Amino acid sequence: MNLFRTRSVPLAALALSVLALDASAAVIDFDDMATPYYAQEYSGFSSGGFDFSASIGYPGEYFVVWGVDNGYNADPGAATVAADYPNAVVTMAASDGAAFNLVSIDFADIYNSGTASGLLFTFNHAAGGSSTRTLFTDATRGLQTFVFDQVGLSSVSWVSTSGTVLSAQFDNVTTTAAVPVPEPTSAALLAAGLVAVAGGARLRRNR
Ligand SMILES: [Ca+2]
Ligand SMILES: [Ca+2]
Repeated sequence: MNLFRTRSVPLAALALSVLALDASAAVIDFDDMATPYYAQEYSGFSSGGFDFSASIGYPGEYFVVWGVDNGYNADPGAATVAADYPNAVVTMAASDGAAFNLVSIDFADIYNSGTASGLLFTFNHAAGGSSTRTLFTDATRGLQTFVFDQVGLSSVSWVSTSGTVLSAQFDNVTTTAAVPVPEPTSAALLAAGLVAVAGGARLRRNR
């Protein structure tokens, strides 16, 4: 019994430490890409430990960063990033390939004119499989926060749902590090630990 108890406590502590892994959010604001020019274009870029790419099936510069004084910029004096071609699929993934949780992203229409447009999101899960969701920018100028609360992603993509409406500008991409999925071995150890804890409690109760 003592053996059970001395072994079960460290395992339970391990379980708690895994669940309590850093949940502090990181925000990518793209403000280091702010430019005094009318606009700058990019084929792809990295920011805040994430790679951003865009594709319509052939190479090109699909990202635009409006200048700080450009009236299209939904983050005046700083920067957002936009996919500047209809049907350009934007994809973001951690540069080191690690799984991440997507908390939220701010969006505005491409010209920050207060035009409502649809965006189709595809969430690719690190454990396999994917899910989709369609959201709409509102008809008000300025950034709008979309909360996703998607956990354990390997990547997320989005594309305008209208071929005639250019894609949206985005900002303040908020993520947290994904809690690692336990390996089968450690999951089994964890289960054994929890059984031992439960067993210990039962034995103490029955004493
Ligand atoms: Ca910004
Ligand atoms: Ca808006």
